[in-house]
Amino acid sequence: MSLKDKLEVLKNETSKKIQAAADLATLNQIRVETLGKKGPITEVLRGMKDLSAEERPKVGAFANEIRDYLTAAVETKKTELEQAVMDKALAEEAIDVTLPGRQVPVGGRHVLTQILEEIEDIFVGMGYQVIEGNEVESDHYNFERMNLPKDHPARDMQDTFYISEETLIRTHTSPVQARVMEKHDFSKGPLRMISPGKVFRRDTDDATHSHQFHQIEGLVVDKNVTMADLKGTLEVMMQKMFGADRKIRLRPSYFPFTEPSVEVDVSCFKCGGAGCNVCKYTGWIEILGAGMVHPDVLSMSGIDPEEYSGFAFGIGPDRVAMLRYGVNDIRSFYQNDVRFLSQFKGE
Ligand code: FA5
Repeated sequence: MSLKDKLEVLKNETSKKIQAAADLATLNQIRVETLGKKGPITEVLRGMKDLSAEERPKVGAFANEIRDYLTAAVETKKTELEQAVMDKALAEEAIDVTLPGRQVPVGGRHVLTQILEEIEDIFVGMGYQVIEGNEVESDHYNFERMNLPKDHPARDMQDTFYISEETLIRTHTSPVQARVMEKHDFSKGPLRMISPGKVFRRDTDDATHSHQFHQIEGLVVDKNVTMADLKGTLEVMMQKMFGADRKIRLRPSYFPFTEPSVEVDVSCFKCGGAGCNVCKYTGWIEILGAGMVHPDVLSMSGIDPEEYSGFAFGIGPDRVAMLRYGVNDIRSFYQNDVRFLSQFKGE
């Protein structure tokens, strides 16, 4: 077979292979095998030295023609295969822009945080400072400065977790009273503060008790502060929390750090006082403890009880949230069940 015929056969066979190539890798292999340095065309061109001077340019031109032809055929097929790959990807990865977007879950503040902030706002609006107390507290501030010496029987109502003999996690927010009173400079004005935070007791958990809960302490000390100021302040707060028609009622009570001491009830926001399941058919809901700051508590903080007087109160905001939202188990606030918490997302 002449060289020319060999080249003709090579052209036909390679063209068929190129057409049949199913993917880019196969096509590249065909290109390397046919048109590469070790391929048959290069070999033919190398063998040209044996040809006559007359034949040599003709065969050379033909070989180049075939090489150009096959190179172009490879390029065309390559474009075709690349397009197929692209079409397949486009078909598979098609995005339907009319589908509804995927919702990103947005969190919210915990319902108890919302209640705390709401109460803070009410008191900040009346000129109170918001003070952060210590969760780990000394026996001295938690009990002794609150008029509960070591052997006082009322300590039993607030047993807690002790870190050492003298250090504990606080049982109420009242120690903040002592910490603030001993630092206050009355030449700069009266003392008006609230202090929200976590407190801890060795209470057995049930529907209305948790071993960890919140309190908001309130304290006002100035000259001539009276029970009327306490009542007026708490009434404003309750009306803002539970509605403008609310009334409050003070009942005598006992706390070692206030004298006199009161339990404060608010008229039922559900039935308005007629009696219902929220107020246990009494028309009133017990909401907080309060009283006039005991003279001994003032003196222990370096304040002269002959000159100054004050009132204090302690609210349990967890129970406020229960009442407001009809939650019948306090433990729900602490179990971190998103189905429960997401009901109170706020704005
Ligand atoms: C006190 O802790 C006083 N320090 C409050 C006080 C402050 C009185 C200033 C006078 C002046 P008491 O133990 O009653 O008081 O608790 C106050 C509130 O905390 C209760 O009314 C209740 O709402 C809440 N509370 C008490 N124990 C628990 C508990 N285990 N779980 C949830 N809330 C509780």
